[in-house]
Amino acid sequence: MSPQGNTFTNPVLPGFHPDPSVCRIGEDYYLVCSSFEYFPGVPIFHSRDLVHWRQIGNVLDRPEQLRLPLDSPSSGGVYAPTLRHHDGRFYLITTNVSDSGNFLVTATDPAGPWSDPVALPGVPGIDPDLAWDSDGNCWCTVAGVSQVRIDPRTGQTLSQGQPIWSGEPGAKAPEAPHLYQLGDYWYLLIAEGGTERGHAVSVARGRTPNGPFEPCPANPILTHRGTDHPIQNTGHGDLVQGPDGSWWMVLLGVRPGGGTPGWYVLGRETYLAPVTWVDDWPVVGELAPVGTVPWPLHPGAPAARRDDFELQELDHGWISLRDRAERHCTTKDRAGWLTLHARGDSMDDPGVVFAGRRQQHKSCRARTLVDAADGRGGLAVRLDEDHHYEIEVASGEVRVLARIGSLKAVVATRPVPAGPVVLGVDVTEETVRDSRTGPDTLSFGVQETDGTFTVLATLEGRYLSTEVAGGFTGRVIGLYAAVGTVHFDWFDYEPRARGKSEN
Ligand code: 6LW
Repeated sequence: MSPQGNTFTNPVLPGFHPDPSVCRIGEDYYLVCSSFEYFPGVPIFHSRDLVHWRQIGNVLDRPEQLRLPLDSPSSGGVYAPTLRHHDGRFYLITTNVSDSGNFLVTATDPAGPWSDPVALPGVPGIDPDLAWDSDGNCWCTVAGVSQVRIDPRTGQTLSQGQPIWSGEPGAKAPEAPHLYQLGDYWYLLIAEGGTERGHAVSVARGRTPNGPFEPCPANPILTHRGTDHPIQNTGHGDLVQGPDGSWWMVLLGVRPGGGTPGWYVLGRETYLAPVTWVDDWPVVGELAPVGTVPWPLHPGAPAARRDDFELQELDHGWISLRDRAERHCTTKDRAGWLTLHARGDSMDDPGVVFAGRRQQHKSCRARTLVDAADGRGGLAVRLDEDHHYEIEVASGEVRVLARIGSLKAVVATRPVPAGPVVLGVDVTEETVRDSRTGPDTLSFGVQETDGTFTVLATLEGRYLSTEVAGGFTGRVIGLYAAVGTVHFDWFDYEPRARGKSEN
C-alpha cells in the first residue's frame, strides 16, 4: 500500500534519522539511515505504507561488523548507506570513515543476521550506491561523483574509477548518488549544495549505467533553499515505487526553530514526498506538512514509552557510544535493571559508557530511576562530547552539568536522601519572542516522593543544536555511568504537545 497524495504526517521518521535509503520487496518496504559514532549501527525499519515505520533491527550489530575506535570523532563512523535487493539477497553498502572505509554486508532476512563485512578497498570516498545491469555487472557509484564496477562477493574492483555526471557546475558537494534502471533510461539521482540550507536533489539520465548523462532541465528537482518552508536542508533522496505503481522519494530534512539563523536540535530527519513522471523525468511533489493529517497511530509510532529493562536485550532503538560490550552495559547483573559500569569519567569522554534513545519530539520529557549507591551517573542530553547537558547523582548529591564547547560548569546542586532517585528533563519548544530567541529550553530536575518535579536548572537548547555544535547527528537522551557502577530501573520518554508546531 502507498499513501494517497500527501495526506500523511512528515517527518515519517522524526529525530536523528539522516541519509535514508529505501527498497521494496512485494508489499514490504525497508529503510536504513546513517548512524555515525553510535553502536549498533545502521538502524533498519520496515513499513507497509512508507509512513509508519517499525525498527526491526540494526544492520551492524556485532563488533566484527563495526569497529569505532574510542578516539574516533563524533560525526565520524558510519555514513550514508544504500539498501538494495538483488537476486534474493539484501545488500547494504556503506562507509565507516573512522575505520574500514567502504564495505558491504548481505542478508536474506533484513531483520538479520547480516553477514560479516566484505571490504571494498578499491572503492574511494563516501556514499556508495549499488546497481546491477541486465548482464549482471554490479556498478558502485560514490560521492564526487564517480563509478567503478565491483564483484560484490569478493569486494574486488573490476574497473578503473570513472568520473560521471556530478551535478550543476559550481554546486558544492555532489554526493548521495543513487542509480536506477527504469524503462529506457538509467537515472542518476544525486544530492548537491551541501547538507545545510543549500541542500538539493538533482537528476540526470543516460542510456547506459555509466553514462553519458543528460541533466534534467528542471534541476534541482527538489530544494527548499531560500524559502520559509518549515522543513529545510531537504536533500539526499532515494526513489521507490509502490506496489500500486505510485512513486515516492524518501529524503532528509530538518526543522529549524527559534529566531535567526534558526537552530535544529533533532538532527536530520527522514521525510517522504510523492513523485510523478513528466516527459520521463521525476517531478517531486509537495512535502506533506508537519503534523497536519496524522494517520492513526500504530504500535511503531513514536509515542510515550517506558523501558523497564525486564528483557535481556535492549530494544533496537537504544544506541551507545562506539561500542556496547556486556561488561559495560547489561541487564543481566541485576534483574529488571540496566547496569552501566563506568569507563571514562564524564560525558566529555568519547569512551563514556552511555545508552540512549533519539530525541524525536520538539517538546518531550524523560525520566529515569537511578541507583548510584556504587558510583556516579545519571541522565544526559547529548549532541557530542563537547555539547551536552546532564543531571547526575552520587554520594547523596544531585548535580546539573553543562558542557558547551570549551566551557564546562556545574550549574546546580542539591542534596538528596540515600537510595534511588528519579532524575528528569523537560524539553520545551519556545515561542519565538524576537529574532535572537529559541529554539527550546531544557529543564533538569528531580522527582519528589509525592510525584512533583522540582526543576534545579533550565538551560538554553540552542547550544545543543547542529548550528552551534556542527556535525551530522542530533540529540540523543540517555543514561550514563561516570564512576563505578550505576543501575537504572526504568527510562520513560514522553512527547509533550505544545501548540500547532508540535507533532
Ligand atoms: C553524507 C552525505 C550527506 O555522507 O551528509 O546529506 C553526509 N548528505 O551524503 C553525512 O551524513
